[in-house]
Amino acid sequence: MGPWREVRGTWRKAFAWGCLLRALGLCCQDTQGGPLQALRQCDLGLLLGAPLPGDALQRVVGLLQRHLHGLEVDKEKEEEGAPPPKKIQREFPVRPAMKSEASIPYLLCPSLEHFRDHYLVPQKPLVLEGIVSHWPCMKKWSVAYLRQVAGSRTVPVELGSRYTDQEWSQALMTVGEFIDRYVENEFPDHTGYLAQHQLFEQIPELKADIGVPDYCCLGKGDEDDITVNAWFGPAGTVSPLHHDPQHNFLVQVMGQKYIRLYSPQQSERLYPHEGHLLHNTSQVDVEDPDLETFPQFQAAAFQEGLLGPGQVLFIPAGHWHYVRALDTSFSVSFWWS
Ligand SMILES: O=C(O)CCC(=O)C(=O)O
Repeated sequence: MGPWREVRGTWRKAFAWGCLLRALGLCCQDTQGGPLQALRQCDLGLLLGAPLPGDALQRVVGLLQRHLHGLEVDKEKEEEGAPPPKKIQREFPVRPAMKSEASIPYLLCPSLEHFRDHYLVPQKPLVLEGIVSHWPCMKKWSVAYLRQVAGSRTVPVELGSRYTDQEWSQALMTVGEFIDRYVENEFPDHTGYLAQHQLFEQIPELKADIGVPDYCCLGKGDEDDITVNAWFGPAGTVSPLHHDPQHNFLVQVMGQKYIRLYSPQQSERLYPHEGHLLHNTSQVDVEDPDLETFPQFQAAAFQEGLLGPGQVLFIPAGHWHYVRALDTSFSVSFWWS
């Protein structure tokens, strides 16, 4: 049909109905993989279709999940006593050498007024601590937990370590397949990123484990205007240096990330790509810059830091940010205005 946003709503609704009927048909067949295939159909309907009356697709997903979970419990009982699965040894990625004079400041639970006057209004980055420690995800989430609640769900993933690479592509696969191939795989150079705009709408069990940072109330819009993104991937995934039009609270749930920030005043030294698609992305590889081609990059002032579980990075709108995961990592970002 063409690009998703150009497909008329009636067609998307027809597609969602088609997925639902197909899923029901698969459930009626007495084949072994039927429920899993039905779940995939529902996910395709949720991802590509339009909402159906009574949230029909989500409800069928709930029923299928419960059925599949029951099968898994039976399988686990059967497998009790079997040797534990082989653990994959990954090499630790290089830890960056950081300059302490350029570090991003940290504050423990500042008041709303203090944050507004000293960081939001003057557009200064900050790492906030102690503001999300009570969210259930902080205690609950692990690779095993994600596999348990979302393992059979089909989601879009990005393949390749950074979206500016020639070999970068996108694919649909289940969260379980993503974990097997890219998070727990034996070939660390095969990198994938589950960087997803709809994950929390598609999988309400995960949405129930997160909140919205209180400081978002300083924005002009209401809660529905906040875009919540999931960023799950292995050590070594990189988000190349880029900027976004909205403020961001990047909440770190699992693992550590190295962060580099440049203010919008440095833009000329950062060599943004020409052309519409990547105009918000720098051509420079931040940790291995080609200074012959991009000589001004050396003079660009920056701030840097590590972001660990429970910490929240405030990235003001328009600020350039570069992110590299040092471990298997899950972050949740909140874009707000
Ligand atoms: O965590 C990442 O890799 C990138 C996060 C990001 O770019 C964003 O939230 O805008």
